[in-house]
Amino acid sequence: MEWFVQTPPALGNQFDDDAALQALLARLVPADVLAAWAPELRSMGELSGGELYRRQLAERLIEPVLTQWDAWGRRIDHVELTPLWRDAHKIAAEYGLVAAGYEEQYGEYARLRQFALVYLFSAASDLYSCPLAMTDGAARALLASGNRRLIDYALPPLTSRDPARFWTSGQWMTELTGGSDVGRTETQAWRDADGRWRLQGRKWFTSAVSSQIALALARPQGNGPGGRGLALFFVELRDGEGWLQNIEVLRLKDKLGTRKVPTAELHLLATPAQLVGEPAHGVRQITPMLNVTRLWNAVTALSYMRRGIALARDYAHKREAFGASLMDQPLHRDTLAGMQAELEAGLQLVFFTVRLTGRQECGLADAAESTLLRLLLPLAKLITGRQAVAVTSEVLEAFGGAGYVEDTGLPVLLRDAQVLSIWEGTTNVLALDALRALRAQGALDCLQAELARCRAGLEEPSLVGCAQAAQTEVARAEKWLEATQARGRASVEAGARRLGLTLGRASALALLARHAQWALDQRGDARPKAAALRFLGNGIGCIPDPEPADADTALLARGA
Ligand code: MFK
Repeated sequence: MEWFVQTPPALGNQFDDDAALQALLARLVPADVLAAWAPELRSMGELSGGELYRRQLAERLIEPVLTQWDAWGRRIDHVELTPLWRDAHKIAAEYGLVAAGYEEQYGEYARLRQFALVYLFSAASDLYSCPLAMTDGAARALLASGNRRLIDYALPPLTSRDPARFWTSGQWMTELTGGSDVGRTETQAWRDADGRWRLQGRKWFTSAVSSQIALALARPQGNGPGGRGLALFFVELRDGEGWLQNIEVLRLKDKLGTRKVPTAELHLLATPAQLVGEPAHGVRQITPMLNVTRLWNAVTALSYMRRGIALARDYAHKREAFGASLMDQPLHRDTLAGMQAELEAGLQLVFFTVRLTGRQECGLADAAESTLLRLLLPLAKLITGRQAVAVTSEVLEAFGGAGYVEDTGLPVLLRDAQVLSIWEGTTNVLALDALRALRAQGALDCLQAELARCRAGLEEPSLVGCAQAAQTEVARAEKWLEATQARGRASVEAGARRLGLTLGRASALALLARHAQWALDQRGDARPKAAALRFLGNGIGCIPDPEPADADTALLARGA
């Protein structure tokens, strides 16, 4: 007897198969520029859905291994990376996954090219995008510091396309005292007898100890408390012979996901370091790095959603139940469409933010664009982190029991995605950062003006309805903010997550509506319109009306 065997899901070329990405780039990038990029995007799409995907499945159980001592008693703290990670370094350098963002040839479009590649690569790379994000962030923070000596020394390898020269960077902030409240950092910094800075402390969560350099926060002796008392340091991890310089790797973290990322706990033992800028205001100095890594986080969230949906959609054609393929089952189709709409809305918001970043870095952004970027960046990170967790969870469910079984390679999607709403600032920290951005003069006005521009270009009535819904939600959010400010800072902070989600989702909807009108006009393509309407149906506003009074106190009372 022949037993039934299920055909597994497969991935095709992840660029060719992604109509949403192609339409987005066609709208944002001049045709001749896009034509020049097409071969590398297609090649990355092939790698992502082909060789890298096959290797992710085949090497599923291989994890990085820390060896602290050699056979003869020498402390070596060697971290053996996974094979895919070793090869990812070469791929990342050759495709210019960091470099492309710094090459002047494509001016304001450079970041779009880079992040289109990152979107295709990230979920296929076992999160090698983590060290790349920090590398990009370190390059940006060094440039912002104006430290010419360090820029001349480190920028070329950080932005190199030569695998042998390419460096990656770590970002050493988190300590036992806090991953969010970085101002409580305990690591001390002082000058030794030769005038060289040295760092002493324990870094609790340092992703990718495989990097050549790191940017680290530490408190120069005599400085006061908080983020202002910290300074930013440049650390070279290894000496000329490749040994870690006064750094001990205590252990690799036993994490829920991102298990291919060798996240380490480190002891800094008078580790030599160089001061990046002034010996204070370290938090302020590292924020360019945080903002870049948050953008990578948002693009990676899209990448995970896309990967999961691509697998679920392919599987829906292959899996039969109750006499029809899943793709022909109305409820399953509805579930998949809801996920696809989330992805397409996120794509518009994130790549609009990428575009603003490119314009700002080229000096083309006006003051309003810069203010808008400062607000949209935490919003983009915040909503896509939530979306990625929800969508990958739904993806697993779309496979039924198979989605819960490890050797399908599916559960790892959810475990990895869960980190995206945690590292680089949790949802709540990002919501508070959005409040910080809203305190800037006219930030909400800039957002409303952009939404009005989206609305002004629309003709299709259902899209006008989408943009109006987005504007209505932002107007409600503004009213809530004004009313709540009168009740004090604690009340505003309590609602910051709902405010951030509302502003983020409303922005994504308006931007998607604008894109959908373009797709109708230029291509006769009604798909993005369907995505906008479905995203609206998924829900935009998160601010309750009226707000229940004192609900938190009642719900959180001891013994309640
Ligand atoms: C594949 C995906 C890639 C992901 C890579 C993952 C690598 C993971 C490695 C990690 O390191 S994970 C750890 C990540 N940790 C965080 O993201 C920290 C989260 N906490 C925050 O972001 C807090 O908001 C913050 C530490 C910034 C609060 O610290 P403070 O000292 O209370 O900040 P304060 O006083 O509000 O701000 C200090 C200055 O920075 C102010 O400027 P001034 O000094 O001029 O007044 C702020 O305006 C400015 N600032 C803060 N956040 C900013 C910013 N400026 C620009 N952009 C921002 N986002």
